[in-house]
Amino acid sequence: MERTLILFKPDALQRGLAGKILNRFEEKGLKIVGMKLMQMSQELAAEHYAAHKERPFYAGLVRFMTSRPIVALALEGIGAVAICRKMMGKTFGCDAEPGTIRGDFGMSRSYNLIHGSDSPEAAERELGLFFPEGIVAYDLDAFCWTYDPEDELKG
Ligand code: 3AN
Repeated sequence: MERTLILFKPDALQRGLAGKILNRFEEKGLKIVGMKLMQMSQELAAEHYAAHKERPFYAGLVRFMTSRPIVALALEGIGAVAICRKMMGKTFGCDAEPGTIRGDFGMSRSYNLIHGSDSPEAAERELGLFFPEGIVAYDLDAFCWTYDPEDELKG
């Protein structure tokens, strides 16, 4: 099992798309193990986007991400990081394929609705930033039909 951090960015909430986007992940079979509505602080944005600090878009990105509330989501599943990235689509809606979240809901070159960790290592770091209290561990009964219990859920 793998975990990933997803953020619904301010534009997703302001456009009333949080429910629709969450629904895609639930329907796919991912397990919600953390979910919170929050206002991203300057400090958290700086830590989260530390790798982009020198990029020309950094200041605008931090301004955007701290402008309105976001939803932070921790999702679990086998290969969750790569599956969520595939579901998100290319970075901007204007380039993203139809059928992906960004491809179906976005047009912008700045606002792109959603963030998803880009590797298991990034996911671990980012989950620690957004869920310092830890995730919620529980049994999701649907997993017994999402995966083969005799094979994929063993061990
Ligand atoms: P992704 O979100 O697809 O992983 P990255 O890792 O290339 O995209 O970039 C991280 C974030 O930085 C993106 N989600 C996007 O919001 C922002 N970003 C990247 N490139 C640009 C750009 N050229 N102009 C504005 N924002 C950008």
